[in-house]
Amino acid sequence: MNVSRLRPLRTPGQGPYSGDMPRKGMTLVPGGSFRMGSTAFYPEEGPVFTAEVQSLWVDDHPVTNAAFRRFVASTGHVTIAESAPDPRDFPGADPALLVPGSQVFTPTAGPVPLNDWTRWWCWVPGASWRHPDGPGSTLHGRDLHPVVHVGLEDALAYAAWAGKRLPTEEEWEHAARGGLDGATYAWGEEFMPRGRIMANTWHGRFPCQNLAPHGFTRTSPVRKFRANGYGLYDVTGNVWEWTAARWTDRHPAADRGSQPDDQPAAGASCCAPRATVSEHDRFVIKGGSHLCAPSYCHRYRPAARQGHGPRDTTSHVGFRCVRSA
Ligand SMILES: [Cu+2]
Repeated sequence: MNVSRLRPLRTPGQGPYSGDMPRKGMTLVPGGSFRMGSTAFYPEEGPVFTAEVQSLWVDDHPVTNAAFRRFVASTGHVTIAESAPDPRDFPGADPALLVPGSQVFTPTAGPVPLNDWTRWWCWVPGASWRHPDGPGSTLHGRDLHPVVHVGLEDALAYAAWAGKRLPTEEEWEHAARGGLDGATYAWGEEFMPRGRIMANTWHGRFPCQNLAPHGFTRTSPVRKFRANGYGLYDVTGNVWEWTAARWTDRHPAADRGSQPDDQPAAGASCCAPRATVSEHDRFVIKGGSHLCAPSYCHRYRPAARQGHGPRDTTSHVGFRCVRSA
């Protein structure tokens, strides 16, 4: 018997793809070290430090409704937003209000105080990934939009089904930078180089005036805007993306003490629903969303980060998966 002709054993749980084998819909991002974070915008992005990541397969774009539908059809997964909230998580709440639902962005009729996110986030019973704007809405025409109203556990379940995982924050930021070490945006230093719109972010006065020069007032189909240097789409804007990282108020770094004292004040965020968990129980989301506006929430950058409750589902948070190379 010719032993050398035996095929190598597979690790249990591993699919047909491993190592450097190309994987459909994923791009191999080369590993290396890069400068992570920024001190030019919000304090939670500092200090800048040198991070190192291994080569990594990264989904070309956020998980779409079509892909998430295949996952649900195959597993019967019921998302967090489709399940009634646990009364233990909401002591004192009226049980009649503990029904399945999710937070849906609702534009205001006019300018409102920007320190009060309840003005533009509405808890909508019946909102879920299948009904992104509420019970009357459907996925019709939105197959290629990123799935939204998914919590961290939904993203983890999808990733396990797909034989993938969620990225660490370092992996996500490295991939989003596309090889432009230290750049402000995923494409360089200018927000709109030669007037070109590079991502689905908010144009106009948030949250009442949505000019949508790109034609999208909410999510947009993936791959509508130019890919970054690694060939990854929608790393900026469209939807925030879950990572596997627990939230920290700053980046851990030995040189923390050398940071200037005059850090910019913590900025208000377009993305704030965080009703259910303490600061420390949040996870890092990255990339900003279609609600990030220059005048208000400048988080459409690889260094930007936000802490988000794992079960706080919204109309502007999705995810993409990775796989170790
Ligand atoms: Cu934002």
